[in-house]
Amino acid sequence: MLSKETKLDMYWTMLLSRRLDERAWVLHRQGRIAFHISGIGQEAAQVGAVFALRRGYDWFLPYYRDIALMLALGYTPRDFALSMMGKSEDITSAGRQMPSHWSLRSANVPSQSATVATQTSHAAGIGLAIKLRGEDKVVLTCIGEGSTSQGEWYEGVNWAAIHRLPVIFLVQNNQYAISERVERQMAVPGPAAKACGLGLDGREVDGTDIFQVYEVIAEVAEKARRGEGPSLIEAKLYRITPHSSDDDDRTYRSREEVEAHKKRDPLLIAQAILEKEGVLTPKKLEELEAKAKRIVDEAVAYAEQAPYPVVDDNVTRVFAGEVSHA
Ligand SMILES: Cc1ncc(C[n+]2csc(CCOP(=O)(O)OP(=O)(O)O)c2C)c(N)n1
Ligand SMILES: [Mg+2]
Repeated sequence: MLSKETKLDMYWTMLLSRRLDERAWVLHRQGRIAFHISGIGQEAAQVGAVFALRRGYDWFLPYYRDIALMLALGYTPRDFALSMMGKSEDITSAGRQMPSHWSLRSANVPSQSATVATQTSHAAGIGLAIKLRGEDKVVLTCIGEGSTSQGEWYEGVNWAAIHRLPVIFLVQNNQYAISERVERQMAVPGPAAKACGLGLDGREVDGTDIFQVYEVIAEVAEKARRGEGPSLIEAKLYRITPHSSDDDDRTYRSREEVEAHKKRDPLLIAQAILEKEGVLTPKKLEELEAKAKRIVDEAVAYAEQAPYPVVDDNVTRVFAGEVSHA
């Protein structure tokens, strides 16, 4: 049973992520950052999953839309702003990698590749290490539904299923892989249906409801800790924004379709639940909005004045040596 404080904390993390993400779009349109890939509409799946796991103990292999997931793990808006602007203090790559290629040592988030689905085999490998060491840790790895067409995804999931590894494969089905609708990406109704052919527990969940996601991830995590193997969870949701700041989604979907999906905005759904339960009041909401704005303003202002990397730092942390960041 989640406490009122925890529920409010879950809502706050989604809200902060949304306001940071929205600011990134503004910064991009103002020419202050070069690129943004958004998680708007996917916050409930990401935050619900993290809160169901043990932070600082379990392992996380996110994908590029997991802004809210990373904030839930302790990555800060300032970290994100530094990365968006390619500044040298960026903790993921010292300003050399594209933004949203996360890593966070303190939260067991290894760095990731831009090649989709590579995190799946990393997750299976970490799962195997956990099993061999006899630990009760769990690995959560996220991916978009389109990327479950990659060969590497099948290999990683198959391996985890054969060896009953403690891995949760969370597929965020936002219905598009850039311009390709889900029906053109797979012959089955959705990624969860692939589970029976691979031999693991597969389930669908409403990915716009943070509390439903929390429940299902908590349940399969306990199974994984007991040695009962991996699970494939398909969170059904919708990508409200274009694929990235370089995409014009008007070329492949109607405005009416996008507007209709905004009625299932995960933030509004959580807000309605929490207002009904008396956890969130209009006054509290106003306070949280003001706090989010303050934090995002501060993060952007800090990152803008921070220095760019210098040429001599080109190979720092590329070859073996001390890794100083937390
Ligand atoms: C192996 C590989 N192929 C293609 C790409 C280019 N690419 C990046 S994101 C993307 C779409 C992925 O769609 P999906 O998995 O549904 O995730 P979403 O972006 O919808 O969250 C593609 C094709 C890539 N990064 N890696
Ligand atoms: Mg997709």
